[in-house]
Amino acid sequence: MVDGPAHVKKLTPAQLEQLAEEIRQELIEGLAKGGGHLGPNLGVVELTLALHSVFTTPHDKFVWDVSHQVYVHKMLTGRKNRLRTIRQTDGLNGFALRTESEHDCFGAGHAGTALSAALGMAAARDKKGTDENVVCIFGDAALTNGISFEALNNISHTTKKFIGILNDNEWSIAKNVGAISGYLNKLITNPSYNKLSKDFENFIRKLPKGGLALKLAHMAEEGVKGAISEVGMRQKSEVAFSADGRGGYGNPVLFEELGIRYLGPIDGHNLPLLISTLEFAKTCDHPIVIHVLTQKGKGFEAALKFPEKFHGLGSYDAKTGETPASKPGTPPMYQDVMGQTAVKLAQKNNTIVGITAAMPTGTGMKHLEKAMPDRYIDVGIAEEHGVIFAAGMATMGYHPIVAIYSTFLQRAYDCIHHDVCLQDLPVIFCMDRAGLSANDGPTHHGLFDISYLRCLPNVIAMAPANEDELADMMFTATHQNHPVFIRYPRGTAEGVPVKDQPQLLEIGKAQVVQNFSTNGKKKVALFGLGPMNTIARKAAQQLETEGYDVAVINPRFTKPIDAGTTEFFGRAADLVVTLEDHVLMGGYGSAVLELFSEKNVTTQVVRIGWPDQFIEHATTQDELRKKYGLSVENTVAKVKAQFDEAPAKVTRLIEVA
Ligand SMILES: Cc1ncc(C[n+]2csc(CCOP(=O)(O)OP(=O)(O)O)c2C)c(N)n1
Repeated sequence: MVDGPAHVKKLTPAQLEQLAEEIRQELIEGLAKGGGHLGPNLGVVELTLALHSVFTTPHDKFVWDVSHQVYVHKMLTGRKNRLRTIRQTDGLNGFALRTESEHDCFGAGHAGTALSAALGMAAARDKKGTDENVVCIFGDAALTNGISFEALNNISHTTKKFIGILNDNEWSIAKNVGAISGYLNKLITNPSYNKLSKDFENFIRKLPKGGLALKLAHMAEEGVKGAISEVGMRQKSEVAFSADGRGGYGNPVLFEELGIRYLGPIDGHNLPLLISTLEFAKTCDHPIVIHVLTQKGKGFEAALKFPEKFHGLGSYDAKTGETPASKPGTPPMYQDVMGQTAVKLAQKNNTIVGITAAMPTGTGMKHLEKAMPDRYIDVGIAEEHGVIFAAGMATMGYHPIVAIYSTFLQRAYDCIHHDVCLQDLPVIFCMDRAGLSANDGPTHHGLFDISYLRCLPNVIAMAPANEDELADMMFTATHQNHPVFIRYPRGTAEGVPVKDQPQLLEIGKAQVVQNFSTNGKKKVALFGLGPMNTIARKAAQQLETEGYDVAVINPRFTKPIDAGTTEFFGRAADLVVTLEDHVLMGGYGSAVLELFSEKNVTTQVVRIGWPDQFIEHATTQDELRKKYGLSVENTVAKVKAQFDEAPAKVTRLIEVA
């Protein structure tokens, strides 16, 4: 296999085809143990090879949307020997990462950012007067995202040199949704348009290499474009091609209307064609989008059959694609409890609807989609729209449940503030992946939501300690006339039975899991929020054996916090410990400190949570928790250290993990 992009350029067409096969094989075998984004990467093997044949990174810039499809790019830029470490501790990151390689010019993990970033680079290049090519590779689902359109709106009057590659495989994680995906499908299936594309393809393929050839190609492109306009005009009265993105008829190609030349659709697995088309694009003095058709999972039968499953997965059998069955007795996933509870609640309350932003399986909303399709809405990768859309529904008497991962909800912050909270609308937010998304890494860790929500008026924010409490919290949320946010972690829940009928919780009331036994020993109050309650309970057991009198509180609410219970234990204890799966800055522990400051409670507080830095990726959550001290051992050690080291009378010590 090749060891760098320069090597790719030296390969003959036959060798490139062979390399494509070798790369596919290595992807299928190499990811089988640790998992990863197999399907998207199998789909871009030829495209990535063509890009590295025509352009030269790091001088030229490849900006990948989401960047979950950069594995092949990583393999071609000196990282092939580390492919099998991807998403594992100390291994390659699963996304483009500037600190990992000079060939990764822009990091990502959230969708819809590539066009803006690439346009920024192109504008900077134009200002500097340098000659880098900027190539932006974005998926069809990226076009369901508002930012992509904000960038498209800016391209033609910002730069003359911009190459966009629309990697269209018709899939988001699930099947792509909305009018844009329908529109792209019309572009693909329109026979007249396809013929013009073929004409251009045939022409460009027949050309010998060289400057004259490219000149001719440009002339041919002009000809094709003229014909496209005619097609548009001719089709004025035809329904089949009427939705042109302008709500009317006319030139049917949306990109052209935005001042960007559109070329395609072309076969994204045809290497020679991709290479000559990119060679051509390189010489264009106008922005251009090349519409490339690829197959997610190409070359692996199981991945072709189940594109959603193979978008991103854990270990699988490299021959059959089979994934290991979960062990009997494994607790359910939080996401499934959320989805099943949404169904239960919607069956009894017809004001409830479920909204997902392109994540029906990841959030568990697929349960509602299946059971009550008319009460389920997928808005596409459009978190901002999804939140404001929910706000609109709430003004009409609905109780929308918006299920969005904590990290992706960050994008909709202004919508939460301006549209939901300011108007005090009863939208219910189910924030999955609140905490670590270990193997995804910093783009996906949901560690900031308590801070960013706690400062907003009207917010009710909760964190369940187990799956049964999640159901109770969702049920409770449907009885509120305010915005409600529920954060819970990725993965399997605690294994607590979920009641048939969820129960109403008192807003702002914590649960005392165990009180002091008042046995004359040093009193430690452990406030373990959400999944950290389990750690608090285990730490309590150990501390008791070491001679402490320990109370354990399940705070349940991060806003409003239970002032009475918190103050009571604050005064009763010799030491308070807060534990949260969240950054310390502005989190739950901060809320406790604020309360103690107001109430003049001077008991020492040790806060355990994530430090003020972005946390790297790792194979498991436990590894990172251990490393950063969100563990039973560290909790016990911190408590003991406080008593060993504390002076006779301490006012308050803010201690971080
Ligand atoms: C803001 C945001 N919302 C949701 C996601 C989850 N997500 C990751 S990839 C993906 C689908 C991307 O589809 P597309 O851009 O068409 O690329 P493909 O995987 O099909 O190649 C989604 C929804 C995300 N990364 N960012």
